[in-house]
Amino acid sequence: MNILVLHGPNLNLLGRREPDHYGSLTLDGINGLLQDAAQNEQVQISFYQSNAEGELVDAVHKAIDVFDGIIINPGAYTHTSIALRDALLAAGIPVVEVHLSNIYCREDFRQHSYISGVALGVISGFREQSYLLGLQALIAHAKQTSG
Ligand code: CA2
Repeated sequence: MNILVLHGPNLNLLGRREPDHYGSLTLDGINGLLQDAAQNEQVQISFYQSNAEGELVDAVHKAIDVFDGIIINPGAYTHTSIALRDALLAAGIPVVEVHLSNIYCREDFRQHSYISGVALGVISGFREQSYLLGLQALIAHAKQTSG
C-alpha cells in the first residue's frame, strides 16, 4: 500500500505559533511519526506540503495510479477550495481529511468543508494524532475493500 500525505497552506509554520490550536510539533515531527507508524504497518508513505492551491491540485493529479490512499490536511483551503474538492473526486483515490484542531469548535467560517463530501471521513481535533488516526483509517479501509 502506498499513501500520500498532503499538507496545505501555512502548515510549514507548525511548531512556531498557535500551539493552543495546532500543538507544538513541527511538520517534520508529524511526518516522522507518520513514517514510523507506516513502517510498522509495512506501508509506503510520501509527504508533500504546498501553500499554493494549484500545486496541491497538481499533486492530486500526479497521485492517480501511484497512490492507494491520500491523507489530506487542506488547511484553509478546506473552507474555500472547490478546485481541490474536484481534483480529489476526479482522482478517485480514497481520501481521509484530517485537522489538527477541532474545526467545529472554532469560528463559523471553519465549520464548512468543501473536502468532507469527497472524503471517506474526517478526523478533527486530535493534533498530530489526527494524522495517525487517518493513517489507521486508510489502512483499515484498504483491508476491508481488498477482500
Ligand atoms: O486544524 C487544522 O488542521 C486546520 O486545517 C489548520 C488550518 C486552518 O485554516 C483550518 O481551519 C484548520 C491553518 C493551518 C495554519 O497553521 C499554522 C501553523 C502555525 C502557525 C500559524 C498557522
